[in-house]
Amino acid sequence: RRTFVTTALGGAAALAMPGIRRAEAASFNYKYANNLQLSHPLNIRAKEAADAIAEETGGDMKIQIFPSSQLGGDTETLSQLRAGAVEFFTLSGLILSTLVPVTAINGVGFAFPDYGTVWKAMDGELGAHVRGEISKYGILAMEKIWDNGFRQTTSRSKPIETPADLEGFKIRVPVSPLWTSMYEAFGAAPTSINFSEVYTSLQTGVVEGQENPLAILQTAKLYEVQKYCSMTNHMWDGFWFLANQERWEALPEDIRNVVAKHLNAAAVKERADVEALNASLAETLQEEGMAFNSPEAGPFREKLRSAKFYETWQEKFGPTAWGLLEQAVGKLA
Ligand code: X2X
Repeated sequence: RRTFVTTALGGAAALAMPGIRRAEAASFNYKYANNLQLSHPLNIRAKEAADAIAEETGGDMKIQIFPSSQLGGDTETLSQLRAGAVEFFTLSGLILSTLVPVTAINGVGFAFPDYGTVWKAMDGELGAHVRGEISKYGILAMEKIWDNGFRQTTSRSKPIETPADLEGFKIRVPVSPLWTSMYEAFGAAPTSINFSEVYTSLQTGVVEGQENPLAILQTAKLYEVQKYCSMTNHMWDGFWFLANQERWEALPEDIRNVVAKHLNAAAVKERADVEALNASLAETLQEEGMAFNSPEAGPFREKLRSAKFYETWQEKFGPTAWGLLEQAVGKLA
């Protein structure tokens, strides 16, 4: 029973009002899928939110979490979300761009210098513009984007020190045109692979390297199959917390408010967790045997410029979205 309804009405009043009584008895079991391990802050904070939501709705709203791509890889889970077979899904904006092109915009190489700039843009006009576009596809994005982090480059064979080290480099990238385009601009050999298959691909040598934030190297144990970690900080990536719009609207408004409140609050906590982890994990990963180096960003950025990467994507994203990005981070192209 939803105590926040019954306390206002009292038991007897609720019994006398069949409409409200019916709403009170309704309960919802929704699925939430994601691609990360249970130990990642995203899953820890999502679980806390799900518990708080169940409690505040008196058990009427249950969210069951399916971590580690249990329901399928990202591209497949996106289809399930659209069909309503999965109600909630956290997905990188870059991968969501296979459906909603503008959502890749935060991944433009070397666009964000630091977290302050990221949150100002993503909680501000750029994020609002992106969420508006997502809503045209039958999907609702919660207001607060969750942090994946600044991405670093790993390899089993060599450290990446200059753009020349990326030439011909067999690197796994998530399924997303922006990622492929960026590594093609570097002259690398990118292969699109869903995260669910990354560990095995690295282990068997299908690819030589990959790129991900430190929190993922640690929680997905990628240090077991990679030797070098180059702190390239080449893009900032985040997870939109998505809901199937129809399934979302099937929830009574008071439940929707409780869900949104707890999920957005959890996102803010998760951001702090990931930022702290990404600052401290280099040491842990070195103890696991990884060798770190910190290349200068300048030459990588220059390489993207001379390959016309920025001009190409400015044109693809269009003046509104690109203008909002540059308003947040300064001139790129
Ligand atoms: O697939 C990845 O590399 C990951 C986990 O970082 C994303 O979801 C984009």
